[in-house]
Amino acid sequence: MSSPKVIIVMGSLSDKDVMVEAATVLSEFDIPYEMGIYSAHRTPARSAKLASEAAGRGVKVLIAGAGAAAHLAGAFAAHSTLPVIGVPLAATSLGGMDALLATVQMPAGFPVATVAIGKAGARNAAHLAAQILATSDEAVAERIRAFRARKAKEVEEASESLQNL
Ligand code: RP5
Repeated sequence: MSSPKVIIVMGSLSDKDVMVEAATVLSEFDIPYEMGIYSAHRTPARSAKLASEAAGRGVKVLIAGAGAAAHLAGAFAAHSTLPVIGVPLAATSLGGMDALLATVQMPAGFPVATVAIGKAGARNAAHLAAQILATSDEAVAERIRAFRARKAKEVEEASESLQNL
């Protein structure tokens, strides 16, 4: 099996149903990834080890999804100079706004590229990771172009279907 280009982490098993969306997109683009549960609060040393060793393993992008007081993406940004994409998750009565603000409000110099709350965000995290990889991988770039061509065709076909009503 190829060594991972992307690592997807989530704070809890309860995040799995959302974060698996990111894995699905990476699979569609044939990008090797690794996925695991790493908590900024419950397993801080384990999280720091994964983040700090990732670049040396050939990983290019980190995706971190967490809910509530979501520090996971920020913790990965603290321990790695790889691009970190944060996915805020709706895990409390605040509906993900808590995680969104915790993920996006990083101090200057330690960015977390923050996507939307939930499944759409998880998918976009993987698309953004693919686009980052595509800057130095023409095969991935071609798959992205093909994906976009399919999406454009779907819109044109949907538009065409309105003509037959
Ligand atoms: C966060 O707290 C996790 O990312 C999860 O979204 C949320 C709730 O975790 P559990 O209590 O379900 O394990 O750290």
